[in-house]
Amino acid sequence: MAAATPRRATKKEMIVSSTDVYVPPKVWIWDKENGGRFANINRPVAGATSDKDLPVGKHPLQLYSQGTPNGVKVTVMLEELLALGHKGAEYDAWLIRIGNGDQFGSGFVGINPNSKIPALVDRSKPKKPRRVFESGAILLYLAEKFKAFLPKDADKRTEALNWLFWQMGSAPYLGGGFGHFYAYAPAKWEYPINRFAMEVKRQLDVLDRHLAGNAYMAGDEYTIADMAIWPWYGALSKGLLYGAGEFLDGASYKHVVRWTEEIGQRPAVKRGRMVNRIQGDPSSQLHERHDADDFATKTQDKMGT
Ligand SMILES: N[C@@H](CCC(=O)N[C@@H](CS)C(=O)NCC(=O)O)C(=O)O
Repeated sequence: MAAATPRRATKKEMIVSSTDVYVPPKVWIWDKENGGRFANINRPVAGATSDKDLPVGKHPLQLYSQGTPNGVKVTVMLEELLALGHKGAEYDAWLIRIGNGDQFGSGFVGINPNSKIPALVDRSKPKKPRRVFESGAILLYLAEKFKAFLPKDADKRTEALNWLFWQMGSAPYLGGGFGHFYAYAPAKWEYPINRFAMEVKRQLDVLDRHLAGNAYMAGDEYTIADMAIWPWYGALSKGLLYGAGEFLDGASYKHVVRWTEEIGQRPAVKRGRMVNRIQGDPSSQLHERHDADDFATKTQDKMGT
């Protein structure tokens, strides 16, 4: 019988053979040293790992957070409220170092059983302090409490909430999907990077098309929807997330870039980005914020390390 003519491997065959093929065991086993950047803090169980109370400052609102995109949403909102003159929005911002596992202390788990920043405690309530967790819930809580940054008009309000919840559902594909496999996984694997790059580019296109005809996410008003989306997708379009600006061609989403730059100019946004920030230029890092003057006097360049 004549030998079969050799043929080139298909794309699918090349991908499968160039990747370690994983055969899942019958029951999943926790591989603590999986090589990923956050392997030391990722766990398959919830709950506290240590007894640790949270500090409490003098203001009505106590924020426990770190200056990641999810954390920045809330510090921007608080600074915007203060800029509008809402004195009741004065806050103490305490640093929760997620890389050190502070989110697993008993005090933090008490205010967020999901062990993720940001978490807020409203101590202005007469009966007992009220906990608020999940960044979208915190933005909505503050918008309703101060009647600000959420339009009164029902159509516009609905549109703001559409985009707020769009962000909450979409960003895990950006952070936990694309960002994880592009920047934090122990190796670069084509399949997951392609899958999530495609989804994230689709999301950027959703935003770009919308912002082509709208000044802000909910139309002509700056709202909590912008505050939720900007720290993730604005940073991505400007190449500030995962070193992926060129890979995703962030600059080509022109309307997203226009909106990103415009929002970035707001003084409250500039301040909000500094709070609980632990990377970048020391003059841009305000690890804890207890007073409006702290921006001028307590940034890391003035504190020493
Ligand atoms: N859906 C949550 C996500 C919060 C979240 O993922 N926070 C990250 C930092 S951006 C965190 O605390 N990670 C620590 C951990 O996973 O242990 C929200 O929007 O508040």
